[in-house]
Amino acid sequence: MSVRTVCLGWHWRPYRYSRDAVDVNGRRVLGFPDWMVRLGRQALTAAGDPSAERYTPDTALVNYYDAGARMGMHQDRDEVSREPVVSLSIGDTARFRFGNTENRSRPYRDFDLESGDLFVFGGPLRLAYHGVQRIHPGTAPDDCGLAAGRINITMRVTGLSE
Ligand SMILES: O=C(O)CCC(=O)C(=O)O
Repeated sequence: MSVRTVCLGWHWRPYRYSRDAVDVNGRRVLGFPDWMVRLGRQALTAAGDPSAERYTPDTALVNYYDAGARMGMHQDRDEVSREPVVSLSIGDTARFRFGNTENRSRPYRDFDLESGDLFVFGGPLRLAYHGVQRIHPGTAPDDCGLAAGRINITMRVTGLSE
């Protein structure tokens, strides 16, 4: 089973963003919520980014992973802007691979992203290859709002205007 994705703010499909979900139902995507902007700023503040208060993500990819889902190594490079990506994990723990900016191979680092974890990649690592190797089923905390599986939300700045 592969990852299932919905978008907020802008709709993403490979290589481009649009306001309408042209390859799904043609409808305009839902707006980007203010609480997510605030969360993005908090994440950057915690990561020590001096421009955290100006960070204004305008799109989010919301991915659902079931127990067998994975995501191959890739770069997030369809945004015009190179402002940081903030990733929020909810539910089952994921084995996440964070690599280098040149290719999908070593050097990379594997670590677990647990429910509630925020992960920021910006600066020289903004274009680092990354992916999800596996989901650890049954590890979601009881109070996370998700009975099974994992949701990951990546907030980004598209750098696009209407
Ligand atoms: O699920 C994750 O932790 C990563 C998601 C991701 O790489 C993406 O949406 O581009």
